[in-house]
Amino acid sequence: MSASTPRPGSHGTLITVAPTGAEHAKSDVPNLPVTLDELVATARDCERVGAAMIHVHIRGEDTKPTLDLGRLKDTVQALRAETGLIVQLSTGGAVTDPEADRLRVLDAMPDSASCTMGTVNFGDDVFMNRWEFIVELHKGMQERGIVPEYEIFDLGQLATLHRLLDQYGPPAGGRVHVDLVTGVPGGMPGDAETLVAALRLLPDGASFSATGVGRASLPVLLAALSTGGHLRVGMEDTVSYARGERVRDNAQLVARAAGLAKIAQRPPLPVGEVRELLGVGRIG
Ligand code: KMH
Ligand code: ZN
Repeated sequence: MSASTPRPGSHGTLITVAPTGAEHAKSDVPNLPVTLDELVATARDCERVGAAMIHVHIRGEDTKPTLDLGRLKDTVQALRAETGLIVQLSTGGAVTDPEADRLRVLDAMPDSASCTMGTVNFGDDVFMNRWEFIVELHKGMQERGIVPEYEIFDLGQLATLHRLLDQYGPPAGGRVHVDLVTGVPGGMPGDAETLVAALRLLPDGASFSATGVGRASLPVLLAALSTGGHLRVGMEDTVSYARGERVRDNAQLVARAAGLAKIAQRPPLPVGEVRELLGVGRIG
């Protein structure tokens, strides 16, 4: 794709909210949505201010991350019943989750699921994604008609994405969508130069969103808007709104992203257009 070719969907902006994640403890971040009621309320608020997709990690009764299949199914059902958002489940889970549990997430039959393209140091931990596991996830989603979002934490993972598509064919829905996750300690830095370097390595015709973790949040958001990219924001990635100011709630982050997208003349895309962009709900 040449620099002048518009990126898919770039007349507007897909805003994904990642409200919870697996890393923050409820005791440290009391406004983190961890119960199903809190998650649904958050989802509704975020949809109202411009989100079209929700990237979901769930918590158990003890507020700790879980991949319990029954809870995941209930969550997908509740979000579908109460919102129009595209429901994306995380198959990344927490760094401690075994591969079998992460694969089983697909049996909850979300619209979309994340699929990370390689192993990366993750702070003091390791987020493990072996090649064989990536292939199993990709094929599992093809079989079930679940649209993947390929999570990229470092530039080399884009080479793995090319290898995956070359060897195992296009994803369910036929569109390739990538989320560039920047600013994880151990992954690619969250700055405009790195984002632009990643764009050169995207598969032809792919759409991308970008996420900046922590203080990378705003620079990466602005760089993504100016390069035809889409946005992921939420308390999974940042709990600080500005220097010395904690995030009030996820909707505050979505509203800021929507406002900046409007200023960039790329207003939030409605869910119907995002379904088309990602190939969600298409046969084959
Ligand atoms: N929680 C991280 C270890 C994903 O959702 O697919 C992995 C993660 C990526 O958040
Ligand atoms: Zn996640």
